Amino acid sequence: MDRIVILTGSGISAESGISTFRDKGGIWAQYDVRDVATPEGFARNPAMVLEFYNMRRRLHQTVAPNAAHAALAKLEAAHPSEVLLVTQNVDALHERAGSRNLIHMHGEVFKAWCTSCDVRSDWVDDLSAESQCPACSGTGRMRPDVVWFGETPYQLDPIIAALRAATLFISIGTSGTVYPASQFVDLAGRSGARTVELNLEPTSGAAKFSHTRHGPATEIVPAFVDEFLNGGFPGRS
Ligand code: BV8
Repeated sequence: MDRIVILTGSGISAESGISTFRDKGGIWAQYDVRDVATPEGFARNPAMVLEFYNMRRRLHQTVAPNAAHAALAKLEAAHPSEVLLVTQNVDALHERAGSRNLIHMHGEVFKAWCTSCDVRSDWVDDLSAESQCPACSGTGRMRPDVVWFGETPYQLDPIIAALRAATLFISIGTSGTVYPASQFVDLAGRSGARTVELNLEPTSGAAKFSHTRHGPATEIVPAFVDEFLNGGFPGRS
């Protein structure tokens, strides 16, 4: 049986109506990443950063998982102990599609982190300077529980252990720009895994992968999962 690690990025959520970051007109074309996705930006202007994530949290409540999210949940349901899904996305579309063995390495927009008591709480409403921590009742110390540039991604130890043991690594809807996620394909490949890029178009790192399929995620991800489940994908399964 294969041991599968899947990495997703914003491209898997694009057809659900959530902008990607670096495509034309993407999020980083509208906002300066240094202002809204760094601890320094938050320290400079917390209200602006809180509003940036409030706007995204409100949008994320209006969208739904797509066929690509559903296909990954189907793959995990067929092989529950062999699939780890690592997402760079802060939306909740994977869990809403049914994925369970899931790590949000860049955090979750539907969680708030109290920097006073360090407790993280589910959060669906807007965050403001007046927001009160459910755990310690403190105010003025809540931030979105997302990993900003310069901060350490979550759960890297279990992710790296899974990559070292992987026989199949699948990268979906990510440009492979952001470190350390961009190195996962190298680590999996060095561990002997087959490596697959499923993306709208070839990324700059496409040559690192042993297999590449290009097209919209809602088409190529269900097709790949069905091929894999029917034993049609080459190599160990
Ligand atoms: C760290 C926050 C130390 C939440 C995000 C200089 C060189 C190299 C690296 C660095 C450097 N200087 C600093 C760094 C490190 C830095 C980094 O990588 N910078 C880069 C950008 C220069 N990284 C960090 O700071 C990280 N921390 O390194 O700590 C450390 C490391 C290891 C161990 C201990 C300590 C922290 C990075 C986290 C930053 N936070 N998000 C939020 O606001 O969302 S990153 C942000 O980018 C999102 O999480 C996003 O998911 C992620 C990756 O972007 P993508 O998802 O790939 O999106 P993108 O638009 O780029 O691509 C979309 C893709 O989808 C495209 O390929 C497109 O073709 C495709 N697509 C589009 N539509 C479809 C589609 N595919 C299929 N179907 C479609 N329909």
